[in-house]
Formats: sequence, structure tokens, C-alpha cells
Amino acid sequence: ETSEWYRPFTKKTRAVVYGMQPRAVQGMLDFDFMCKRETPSVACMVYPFGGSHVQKFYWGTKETLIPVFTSLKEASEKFPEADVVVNFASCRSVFDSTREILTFPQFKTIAIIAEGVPERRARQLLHEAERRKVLVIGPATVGGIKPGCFKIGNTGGMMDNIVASKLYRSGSVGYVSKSGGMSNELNNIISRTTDGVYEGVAIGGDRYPGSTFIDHLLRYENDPNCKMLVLLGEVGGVEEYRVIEAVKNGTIKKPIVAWCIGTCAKMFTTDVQFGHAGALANSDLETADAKNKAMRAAGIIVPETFEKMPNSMAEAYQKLVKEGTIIPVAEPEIPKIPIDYSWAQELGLVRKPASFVSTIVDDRGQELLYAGMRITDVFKDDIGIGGVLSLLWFKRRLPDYACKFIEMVLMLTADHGPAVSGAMNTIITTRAGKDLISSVVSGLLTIGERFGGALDGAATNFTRAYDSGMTPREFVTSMRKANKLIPGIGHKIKSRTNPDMRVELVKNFVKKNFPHTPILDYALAVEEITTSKKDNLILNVDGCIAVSFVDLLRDSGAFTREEAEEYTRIGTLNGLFVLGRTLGFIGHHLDQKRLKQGLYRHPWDDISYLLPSLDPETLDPRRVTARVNVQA
Ligand code: Q5B
Repeated sequence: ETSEWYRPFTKKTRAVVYGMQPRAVQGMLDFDFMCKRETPSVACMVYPFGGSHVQKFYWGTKETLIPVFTSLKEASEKFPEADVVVNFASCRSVFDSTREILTFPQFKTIAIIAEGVPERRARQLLHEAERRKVLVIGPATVGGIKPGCFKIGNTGGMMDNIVASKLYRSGSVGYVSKSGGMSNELNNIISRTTDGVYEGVAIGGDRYPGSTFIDHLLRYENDPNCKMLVLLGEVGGVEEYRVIEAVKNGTIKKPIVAWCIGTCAKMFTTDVQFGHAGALANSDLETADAKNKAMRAAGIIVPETFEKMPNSMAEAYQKLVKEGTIIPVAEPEIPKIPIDYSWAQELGLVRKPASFVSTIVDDRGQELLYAGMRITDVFKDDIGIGGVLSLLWFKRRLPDYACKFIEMVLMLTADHGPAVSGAMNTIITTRAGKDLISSVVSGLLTIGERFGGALDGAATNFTRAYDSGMTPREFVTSMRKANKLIPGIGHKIKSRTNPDMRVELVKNFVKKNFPHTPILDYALAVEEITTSKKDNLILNVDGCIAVSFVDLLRDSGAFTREEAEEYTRIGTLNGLFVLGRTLGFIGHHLDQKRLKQGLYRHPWDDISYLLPSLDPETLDPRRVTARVNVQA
């Protein structure tokens, strides 16, 4: 098919899409692919904001790139073959953009999608387009469709709709209607009663459309590939009379099946404005009944009711087949339409194993859920940070005393001064000019089995010793024999004579609130032995929290024994220190920033420099090797 004045769309038509409309563009490309077009119908997009770039789209199951330019000039220079513009500009900017499009002689057809274009503006555009011999479809339209060739924007709806109406291959019927909804109805009826749509245009529901019924019907009349015409008009306006005139004076000779919607208007006692801006009869001549009558009188095939329109179409089509004007062709294979994964998933058509599983938080619904508890309930029940931690770490609510204990642990591990390993690292990192996260992470990285990270080890060792029936003394001896320090025992500055009040607080709380404390009791018995050897070998803050937590896991009734063991095994208890001490590290970082402390450099006199001697004999490995060889 060649491009002629009456045939603006062919299999080779290329369009510029004005506006950022990725869904519409994808719809056009999906249609192209279904129609087995060789090149995508969208040459490029024009979007004045954000700079020129490319956007990725699907071409069938593969992907392709469509350029986005910031100006029409660039688009026209890069794609001189593009002669259609689908203008998605809003009603505010559509006038200026369409006027600009009209200044480029290469663009022969413009579809204007925007609704609400002021009538005065629409008429100005119309006048300008006529002067320049440019076909304008719209405003206030979805556009049009040429099966097998080209689809304007969102015309035709979803792909399954397009397949159901066989719009992937050409038929013999050219139609013109007002809106997208009416067009969809026609696509459906025509596909069921004839060999299908040749081309369909929705001129838009405004009072002053850029092109009218007669413009398109005359195109179809002149196009030898279009054999039958369909017109679906509506109440309001007099455009149908121009068609009647063309039929009467023989300009249109091909059979037309037509109907004017809005015959029910007579049932109302007052004037009725239907959905479209132009759908209001301003005189008797503009009523649907009057127009249907006049069309019928002119020899146009007008059914008695809209419901009978399919019959009229089928009859007209069959007549054309019988007289040999239409020779039905074999149906091509129904094209497969690749659908987006997300859509297929929504329809329940596909499944795939998820790469990730999460069982603690769900943010997909209307409300954020912490282990199934709505965030509003978290606050309504005032569950506190202990309650939130129990939901996120253990997926359950814990008794109040347990939540209080968790909060106590976080509060008393929050900081222990600037001198400890982690705070020191944070401070030095901050003073090296680093940001909060780097500084805090540098502090956190010091937490381990010597500093702050002895909880898991303490829990495991004390519990195992207790469960195996060892006496505290046997446990201490066994650890010494194995040359191992007991995690949770010992402190750099705290001792029996300088007790750690944090440990006292924990002990008192646990003794008062926990149902049973066998592991804490066992650890205290071990402390008796270790402190008798050395004053600072106390049950330290890590150790005391750890053994108390084991008692909580085992005896609160909230966990099975297996769960209790698993939580100790997977590092939960060190998490308590990490979480608590993060409060302090952030504090140290902010403190140093506030104080504007400069880069720290450690003084030489605080470092013992013990380097190897300067003897070249011992420094150069080649000399050592040579000597060995000589000896050999
Ligand atoms: N000895 C904590 O050591 C420290 C022994 C032991 C048996 C032990 C040490 C240790 C285990 C790890 C642990 C958490 C390094 C501590 C914390 C948070 C903090 C920190 C803060 C905060 C202290 C002297 C003699 C030697 C050793 C023996 C030592 N520990 N025997 N079991 N556990 N503990 N870490 O004082 O015969 O002379 O050779 O590693 O629980 O990190 O505030 O600073 O909130 O920030 O340097 O509280 O105990 O003692 O290593 O010189 O040893 O005692 O075998 O015996 P020290 P060392 P010997 S809480």
C-alpha cells in the first residue's frame, strides 16, 4: 500500500509522539509487532523537559530504544520520514505545541488527544491546518486505527481487545465515529459481521473537531482498498448532513451503514447534554431522530435501532461479497501477544519462585505490618521499642517484663565513654572528616568477642556447661585447660571492688521479674571462682545480659527450646549490644562534629617503633638465597 492523500497511514508510517507517554508508546509498539511491521511506528518522542535521552521499550519479547528529543526541530531533523504527530500535550499547552507542529511541512497528520481545548483555539488550529493541508484528528479523541498498519496512541484499548476485534490484519470496512468508546463498539461489531475494519477514526466529541465525518468518509471512498463505510454519529451538530449531501450528489458511492446515537433524548422533557461537548441538539435538525431519518431518505443504510446495526452491516457486507466487490481471504494465524510479566502475574497467569523470602514485615498493603501487626496498632497498644524489637526479631509479642528488659539492655549498653574501642574508632573516623554512616560503621566493626560482642559466646558456653551438669569450678578448669578465656568474664576497669552498676541493674531486674534464672545463677557462681583469682574477672555487662537473655528465651514461655537455641546460635544476643551501642556511636560522631575536631594523628611517643636492623644482608632476600646456594 502506498501513501496517498486519502491514505495517511500505511505499514511504513512513522510518527513522532509529543509528550511523555510511555504506556501509549508501548501500546503502539505492541500493535506494530502484532501486525508484523518491520519498523516501530513510533520514530521518537518529543518532551521538552529533562534533556534528550533514549527510553527502553519492548519490541515483542525483546527490547528496543526509542529516542526522546527536547525539540520538534531535532525530531524532524533526525526522522525526516516521520509524517504523523500524536500530540499528547495537555489542554493548557496543546494550542502552542500544535501550532509549532504545523510549522513543519513534513507532518501531514496530527492527532490531538487533549480534552477541554477552548473552542476558539480549536477553530484557530483548524483554520491553520486547512491552510497547510494537514489532516487533524481530534481534539478530545483517542485517535484512530488502521489494522495491520498503524495505531494512534491508546486507540483500541488493551491488546486482548485488539486481538478479539481482529485489528492485527486489514479488513474492508472504513468507519468514523466520535469517541474511543464508540470506536471500540464498532471494532467489535464490524469484526463479527464483516471481514473486519480497514480503518477507523474517532473524530472527537468536541463541537469543532479538526476533521469531520465527511473528511474521513471521502478518504475511504477514494481508497480502492476500502469497500464499505460505517458512520456512527450522535445527537448534536450537522456534520451528518454533509455526508447525506455527498451521498445524494454521488460523491460517495460505496455503501454506508450509519446510525446516529441519542434517539432517547426525546424521552426527556428538557434538552439533554450527552457525554461529549458537542452532543447537544441546538435545533430539531440536530436531533438523532432527524438525522437518522434524513440519512435513511438519502439511501444510507440506517437500521431501525442501534441493536439492529450488526444485521444491517452483515447484510451490506454479504451483498458486496456476492457481487464480488469483496473477496474474503483466509484468516491469518492469530498473533501471540507478549504480555508484561507484572500484568500476567496480576491475572494469575504466571508464577515464579521468588528470589527473596521475608517473614517479618509487609509494606505492600494499605498499612505497614510488623510481623502481622498494623503500624497503627503498634502505637495504639503503645508496645514501645521493646515490643517493636520483639516483633521484628522474634515475630511475636513478648511479655511486658521481657519488653522492659530489652529496653533496659538498650539503654544501659548505649554508651560506655569515649575510651572504649568502638567509640574511639568512631571518633577517629569522624575526625578524619568522614560522614555519620562511615564513622558509626567503623565503630561497629570493633564489636567482637573481646569488646561488646561476647554475648553469644557467653550464652553458648555458660548454657552448655550448665546443661552438661558441670560444676562452675569444673567449667572454669576446663576452659583454662583448653586455653580459652571465658566469654562474658572480665573487664578492663570494672572489678569486684569497683562494680559495674550496669551489671547490678540487670541482675536486680532479672531476679525480680524473670520466672527462673538458672543460667544467671550458674554464671554468678562462675564469677565467684574467677574473681577469687583476680578481682577484675567479674561477670561483665556482656556476660550478664547474655545469660539473663538465655533464661528469658528458655523460661518466658514464649519460645520452644529449639527456638531458644537457634536464637543464641544465629547471633541474636550480640545484636542487642550492636543496637544499643549504635546510639552512643552516633552521639560521639555528632559530638566530634559539633566540636569541629580536626584530623587525629597519634603521637610518636605513644608508639614503640621496633623495626628490623638496617643490615642489608638480612633485608635482601636474594642475598640470603645466594648464601644458601653457596653453602649447598
Ligand atoms: N583472664 C575483657 O582483659 C578482657 C579472662 C581470664 C578467664 C576470662 C578479658 C576478656 C572475655 C571477653 C569479654 C567483653 C579483654 C567485655 C565490653 C563492653 C564494655 C567495655 C568497656 C563497654 C579484659 C589478665 C588475666 C590473664 C587472663 C585472665 C582474663 N579474662 N581468664 N576468662 N574471660 N574477656 N569481653 O583486663 O594468669 O595473668 O595470664 O577477653 O567478655 O567489652 O567498658 O571497656 O560497655 O564498652 O586486659 O564494658 O577479660 O585482662 O587479658 O590481661 O588477662 O586474667 O588469662 O591471666 P584484661 P588480660 P594470667 S565487656
